[in-house]
Amino acid sequence: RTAKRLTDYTAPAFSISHVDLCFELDAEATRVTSVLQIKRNRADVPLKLDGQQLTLISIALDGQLLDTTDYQLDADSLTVFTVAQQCELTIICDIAPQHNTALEGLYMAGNTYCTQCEAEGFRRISYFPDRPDVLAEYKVTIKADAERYPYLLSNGNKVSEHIDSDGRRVVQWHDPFPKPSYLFALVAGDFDVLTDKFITQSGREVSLQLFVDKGAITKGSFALESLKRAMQWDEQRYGLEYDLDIYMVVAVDFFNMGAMENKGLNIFNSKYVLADAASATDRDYFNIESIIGHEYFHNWTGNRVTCRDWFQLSLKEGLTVFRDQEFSADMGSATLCRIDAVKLIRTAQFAEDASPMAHPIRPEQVLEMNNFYTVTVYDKGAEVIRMLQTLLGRDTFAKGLKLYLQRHDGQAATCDDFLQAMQDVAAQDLSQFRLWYSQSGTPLLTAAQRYDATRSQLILSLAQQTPPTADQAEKQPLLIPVQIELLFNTQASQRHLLLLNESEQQYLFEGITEAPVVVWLEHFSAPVKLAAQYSDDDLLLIARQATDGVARWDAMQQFWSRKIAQQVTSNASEVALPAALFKLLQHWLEQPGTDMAMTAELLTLPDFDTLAEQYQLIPVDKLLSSISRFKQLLAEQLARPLSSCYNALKTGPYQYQDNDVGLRKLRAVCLNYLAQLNDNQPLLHTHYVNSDNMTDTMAALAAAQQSKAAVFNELIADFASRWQHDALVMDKCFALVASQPGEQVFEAIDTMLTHPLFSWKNPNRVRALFSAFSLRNPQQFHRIDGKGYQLLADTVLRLDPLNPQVAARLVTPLLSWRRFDDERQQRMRAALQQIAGQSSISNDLYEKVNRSLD
Ligand code: DPP
Ligand code: ZN
Repeated sequence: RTAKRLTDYTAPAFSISHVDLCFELDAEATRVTSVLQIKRNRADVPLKLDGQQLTLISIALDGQLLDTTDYQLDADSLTVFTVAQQCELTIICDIAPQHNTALEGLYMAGNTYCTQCEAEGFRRISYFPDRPDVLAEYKVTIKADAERYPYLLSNGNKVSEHIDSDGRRVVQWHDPFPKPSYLFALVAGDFDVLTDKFITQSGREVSLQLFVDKGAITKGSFALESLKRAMQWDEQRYGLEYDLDIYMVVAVDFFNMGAMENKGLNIFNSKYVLADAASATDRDYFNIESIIGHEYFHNWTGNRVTCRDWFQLSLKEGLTVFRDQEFSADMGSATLCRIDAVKLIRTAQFAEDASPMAHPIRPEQVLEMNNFYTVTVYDKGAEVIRMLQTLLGRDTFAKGLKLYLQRHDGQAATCDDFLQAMQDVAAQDLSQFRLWYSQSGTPLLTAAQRYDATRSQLILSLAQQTPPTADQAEKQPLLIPVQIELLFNTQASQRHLLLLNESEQQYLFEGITEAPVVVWLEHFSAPVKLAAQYSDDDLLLIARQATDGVARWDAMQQFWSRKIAQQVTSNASEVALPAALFKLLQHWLEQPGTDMAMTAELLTLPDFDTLAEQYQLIPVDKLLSSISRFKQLLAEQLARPLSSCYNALKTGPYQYQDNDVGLRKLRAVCLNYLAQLNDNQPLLHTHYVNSDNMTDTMAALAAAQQSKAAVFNELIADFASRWQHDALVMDKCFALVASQPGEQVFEAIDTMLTHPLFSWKNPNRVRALFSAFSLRNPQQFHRIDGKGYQLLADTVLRLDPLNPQVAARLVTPLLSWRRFDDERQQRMRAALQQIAGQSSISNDLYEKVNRSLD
């Protein structure tokens, strides 16, 4: 198995100007006829097309049928030996969507035909140069039984529709914008359709169409409203307007990822489209708006300007995640959005950097591209874009984006092209900043301060050091924007942006009349770890007084990390908490302020994953026991204010609206603490019974799950029977069952596997059970006897033949075995070896498992 390297890139030997595709849909044998207009770019090379799992029926070159001596066929490609400067190639293949459980290429989601072509799925539909730098204009004809398939959809504009003499519906589509094959899409099925329209800033009318399962129409309106908000936001913020006359979104129940930005025809995991108060949580609503936005924003950053090769994935993903984050921040609580993003970086991304799969946001070596749709490429990629905006300023950044899009419209570009445009508008040398694209790992920032009262001088020092990663031993100093705020006793403050571009640097501030408390890395201005010398009082002061809400939250996180670290190292003796802490927490409970979601975050302890990333060797048991000890202590000490706060918070009927979201969140945090106390069992019942919405219902279930097994069993049984016919809600049930901390979880998971709605072929179901278990149940996943690891290994092996992409995602928590104690190491490694020992594992799994065992 050979990996591809970024440095091996060569421009395509052939280009394709036009593609004419015809699909005769059939579950067992769909006939695909593809007519390609080909132009040679380089002499003396044969025409090599990608193709997998295709049954070739015939090939003709300029109308002449070829015979087997004219071409060569193997498992991954078709090579045609003699091809003129320009020609027309007609290829006929059969494919079997019904048997496509990998959900790449053309497959069936229930009765619906749909496609997923990114990254390399188009080669499972037809022979083609399946690489993002081959852009062509597509015409698509779809034929299917007229009764069963009222809707036959593809990219672009509908050209014609009729019923043929065999009773088949025949629909033709044309997409005027040249695109790479990964943006091709086809959908055939029967749906309920929500329609609307959007008038663009230049006055064009765009027809909006949302296709959902029959009967689900009322659950689609929030997604459609979100789409209109996204379209308007991109015009206002970046002057970017939609370009086709029609924008379609289809929700399907079988999907490997969140959603896909196919030109004019987005395909979504139904989880990120469907919502109503009864079945969706505030978090679901948030995710829908942000993912609808994300896919829409790709129309410019991804589709109009695409990637030259897959190593450049962050060019579109990092940038588009940044754009969707900015959109969400403008639609709701900006502080909360940022806190969410920071949590993700500090858990999954830091963990990835410390794992055998460490890679820069622009990876250099890839065996299976599906393995690089990562939190590093996406979310650290977005952090890199955010730092660029911080360095250049919002306006210059927006100008740079505009220049990049104008310069490369209709092209396949690179990360360097993007940076070049930014550099050109900023007239600023970005060569050191470029290192963020090629260097992996999490820098450690060490910060210190010295105050000289006689001279009224403050000297701040910063040092950076990036530890070696699995993929790179040597690291260089990066350009790191460090935002700070100086807090003075007088309540006055100053804010500054420090640029750190050497290993160590000092910054002198004159005319400072008292020693301030320094808020380092305000708003998480760079994706780094911070080591700063703070006292408890400093941190509590920041939590009270910092201007930036993220900094206030972060101070509490740091406070708890330190207490927990002390508890972890102090053998048996119990670390005390200062009285000032309880006073502050009580104050927040008594006066939760206007941003109650923020207050809820201030009151929440860091989770296991955040804490774990602060240790090279993760002290699993001690972390878990420290978290639960402090949680219990807070519940006991603050019982009264928690209970008054809880009782004072009331909403009207459910609305997804900022103030209510914050209120529900704060109430859920109170409930979670109160559930720790023995006399609060009835509270959980009441909360559950009185809930008129999924957010409150989940709050009751989650609180019970973490504290009262008996109540949890009772409530979850009621929940499961009430929602037994709703797959998306059953996913929540599966996830709750699988993340319960007690050892009955194994039996409970077994029982869920027999639920009528569970299916190994549906990624949402599998993830609901097993990602919840491996990622949100540290107690049982990391059991010292290895039973948790074994369960995951068995699951991964069972899944790999069906869906390698999902199997490879699921295996991730095992890869970091080196970060655990000897006993756990052994058992995790044994689980990995069991996987590696199977004769025919997928490339997806092979790449990850082998990197880990190397
Ligand atoms: N390109 C897709 C997305 O991130 C991945 N499925 O939006
Ligand atoms: Zn994306």
